[in-house]
Parts: sequence; C-alpha cells; structure tokens
Amino acid sequence: MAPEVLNDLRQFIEAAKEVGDWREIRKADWNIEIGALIEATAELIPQPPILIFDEIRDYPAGFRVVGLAFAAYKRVALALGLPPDRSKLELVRLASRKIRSAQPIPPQEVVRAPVTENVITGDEVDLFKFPALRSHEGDGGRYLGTGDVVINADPDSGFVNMGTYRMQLHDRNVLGLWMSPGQHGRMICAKYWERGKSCPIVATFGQDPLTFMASNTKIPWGTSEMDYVGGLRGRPLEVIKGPVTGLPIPAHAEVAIEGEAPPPTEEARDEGPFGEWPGYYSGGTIGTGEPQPVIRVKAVYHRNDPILEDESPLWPGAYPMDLSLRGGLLWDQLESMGVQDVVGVYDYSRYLWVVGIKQRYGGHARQVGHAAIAAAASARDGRYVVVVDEDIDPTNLKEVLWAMMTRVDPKTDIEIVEGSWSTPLDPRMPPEKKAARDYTNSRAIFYALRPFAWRDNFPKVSRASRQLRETVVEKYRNILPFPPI
Ligand SMILES: Cc1cc2nc3c(=O)[nH]c(=O)nc-3n(C[C@H](O)[C@H](O)[C@H](O)COP(=O)(O)O)c2cc1C
Ligand SMILES: [Mn+2]
Repeated sequence: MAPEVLNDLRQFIEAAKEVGDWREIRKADWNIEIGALIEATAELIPQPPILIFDEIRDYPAGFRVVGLAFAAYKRVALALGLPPDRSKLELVRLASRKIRSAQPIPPQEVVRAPVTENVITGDEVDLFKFPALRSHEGDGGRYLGTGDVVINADPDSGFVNMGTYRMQLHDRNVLGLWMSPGQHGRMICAKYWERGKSCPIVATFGQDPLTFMASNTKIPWGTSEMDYVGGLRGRPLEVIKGPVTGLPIPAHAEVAIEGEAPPPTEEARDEGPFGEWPGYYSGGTIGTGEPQPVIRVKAVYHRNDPILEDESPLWPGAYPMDLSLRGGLLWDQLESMGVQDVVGVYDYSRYLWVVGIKQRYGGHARQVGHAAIAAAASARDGRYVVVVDEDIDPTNLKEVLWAMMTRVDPKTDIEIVEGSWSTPLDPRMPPEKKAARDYTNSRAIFYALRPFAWRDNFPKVSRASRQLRETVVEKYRNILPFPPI
C-alpha cells in the first residue's frame, strides 16, 4: 500500500509502480528521442506506463528522468492521496471535497534535508550536469525545468508563491524563464523590477507530486501554494531556509537552485522556441516578440542520483495529465459561488472544460457556464466550456461529444464571451492583438443539455442502459477483449 503522504518523487514512483504499468528505459538520447518517445507513448497506449530513463546518453547512471508521471489517472489519485480504485469522476469529486475541507498549514523548517546531499556554489555551478531534455524537434534549446516549481515571495506581503514555469538551460549558470502575463510569479518579479532590484528565486526540479500539482493550479493570489499543499497533505511541507535567498526550499526535492532574476532591462534573452501545450511553437519570444527574463543561478543542490521530472508539453492528443487538481478546484469554486447541483467537472487541457449539472431551474445551465469562465481555476487560458446533463460523464469524451452533437442548437446554445484572459502563446491569437499586447481571446460556452423548458419531452435515449451493458460485457468477457468497465 502506498503511504498516505508522499514526501518525494521517489516515493511517488515506487507507489506508482504498484497501481499501474511502468518501464525503465536505458541509453535513450536526451536530444529529441526521449521527448518523442514520451509523446508517442502517451498518445498510443491507454493509461500509459510511467517511464523512467536511466543511463541517458552522455550522463552517468543514476541521473534519471521520469516521464508521464500523471498520465494515468490512478497515479494522479495516489498523488492526491485518494483511493486509486475509484472512477475518474469520483476522484474529481473527492478532490473537490478534500480542497473544501483542507485548512492551509504553513511549511515547517527543518535542518537536515536530502536535497543538500550535494551542494554546488559560485563558479562551480554547472547546470549541464543534469540530463536536461531537448524535447521537440523545433525546440530552440534544452529545458532543465518543465516538471518544476518556481518559488518567490511578494515583497509587500511576504506571501510565498509556487508556480510551474518552464526553464530553458541558456548557460551553465543561467536559466531562462517564460512566465505569461498575469502569472503570480511574474507579478512578484515585476514588483522587484519596478524598484530596480533583482528578484530572489528558488526553483526545484523533481518534487513530491502534490507540490507539483498545486504549483500549476491557479490558487488565488495571496494564498501560498506551500500552505495549501500542507493543508491537502494534512502535514506541513518540510523546507530548509535557502542560504542565498532566505526563501524556503522543499527539503525532499531532487534538485534545487537558488538565484535571482534581474530586471529584464538589465538582462533578458530570447526564450524558445518550445513546443507548447496547445501543440504549437507559439510562446516565449515567438509569442511576445520580446526577450524574456533569466535567472542567474548562485547555488545548486541535489540528491544523490537525482531524478528530473519531465513534464514537457505534449501534443494534446497525448494527455500528460489524465486528471488534475484544477478539476477539483473548479468544482469547489462553483459550489463556493453558490452554484447548486454540480455533478461533474473535468478539464481536457485548459481549452476544454466540461461541467455536468442536474438542472433544477430555467437559467441554471447559463449560471454554470458563466461561473465556469469566471472562476479562478478556469478563467485563464480557456476556449470552450461545455455544460452537460447529469447522464453525461464529463470524463468520457465520447459522451461529451454525443451531447454536443445532439443537444446543442448552434444558433441558440453556443454563447460567445469576448475579451477573456488568455496568453500570447495562444496559437489563434492574431498578430495585431499580440502587437498591441492585447492578450485576450473569446470563449464559447456550449449548452449541451436538454432545454430545461421541454426537457421531459426530449426524445428518450436509445443506448443500452448501463446495467444491460454491464451484463452483456460480463457474460461475454471470455470471448471478447473488453476492458474493465
Ligand atoms: C507542465 C506545466 C508547465 C507549465 N509551464 C508554464 C510556463 O512555462 N509559463 C507559464 O506562465 N505557465 C506555465 N504553466 C501554467 C502555470 O503553472 C499555472 O498557470 C500556475 O497556476 C501558475 O502559478 P500561479 O497560479 O502561482 O501564477 C505550466 C503548467 C504545467 C502543468
Ligand atoms: Mn499562485
């Protein structure tokens, strides 16, 4: 049985081996090969194995990279401290309940930390020591950080933020940052830069799974993701006080750095190109037309035989995150807004959110659609929200598409909202909007529900009932290769 609280990436990998498939792969190439293999595995193998790469070309045994950590939902369940034998939809529900009941717990400072097994400072710093990947054929460089956590603190309130922002390996002691507008980490840096100062920064590469998930979830400004993780774990995150920055460094990280991000007027570099999560080379300097901030690295810490976590974006047909904390957070936020009878939430990448409701009154669906594009969990980066009835499982794309095909009248049931929070990496953002730094887009809400006023007269569904399907599947399982249903 997996421990209830996973303290580090290694424990997570061991626990993941118990609930699903895994492969150890030796002698693969950090240059393109590993990235392409990870993407192909995620696309072609349902509930893909977690991949552990060792003896990577040019690197000693032990300096490993792990891929597809979250690509199978049972592993995400482990990461969230939830029972892996539940359905995806139940897991989102359980995650939302956990979010609701958790009280933030601040991190706890410890003296001894595995991350300081190896300490490298000053001129000795050489980040090429780690097998950073070049993942996509058109990438303009290697990325040390994709499955990373960037930590900085608001100079006014002291609130410590954690955000996942990728980091390009520019030089032995220089990392590049791409933080899109409105990201908390970027807003914190900007406060230092406005005062002509460099922003102190800590980053980790390879960390416990919940810390990683919280770090790429839009938790409201002012709430420290560190305290949030403590709350979800029911136990504080152990940290050490960084000797260079004074910032907290998660004690069980695989690799960590300390450094500072100087004002971009002092130093900035072209960032990317990098294959982005929508499936295009569209962000960084390509997206903005501007060089991007860097981190001058002052100190590196790492465990013996460190494991880097790869979360390079994959083409969206290859899911890197089969279940996310975001879905649970949106469910919780909808209920906090007073929206009733939400029966399902799922996000298929940030461009497609599905919310299921049991319709109670005329206008209920519209309330949900508007709430889903306004809630902090889903406000940024969206494109489509689909609202469905309770007979549709939002985690089942076939059912969602069926609802869109049969319960939407395009003229009346697709609502467009304009001027929403997007990013310059949106592939569909017109050049003139980018030039004007108008990083907004439009959204479509699909009301894929039986119209409330005549829902009882809507034609009856002809698909075999769930019970009948289960009966025949069980009866004929010995002669037909049915998956578990
Ligand atoms: C694997 C992965 C990589 C990400 N990379 C970036 C990135 O490079 N830049 C960025 O602005 N957001 C990136 N994000 C999204 C942010 O992590 C996410 O919006 C998070 O909420 C930001 O932290 P904040 O809420 O404290 O601003 C990434 C998310 C994931 C899952
Ligand atoms: Mn934040």
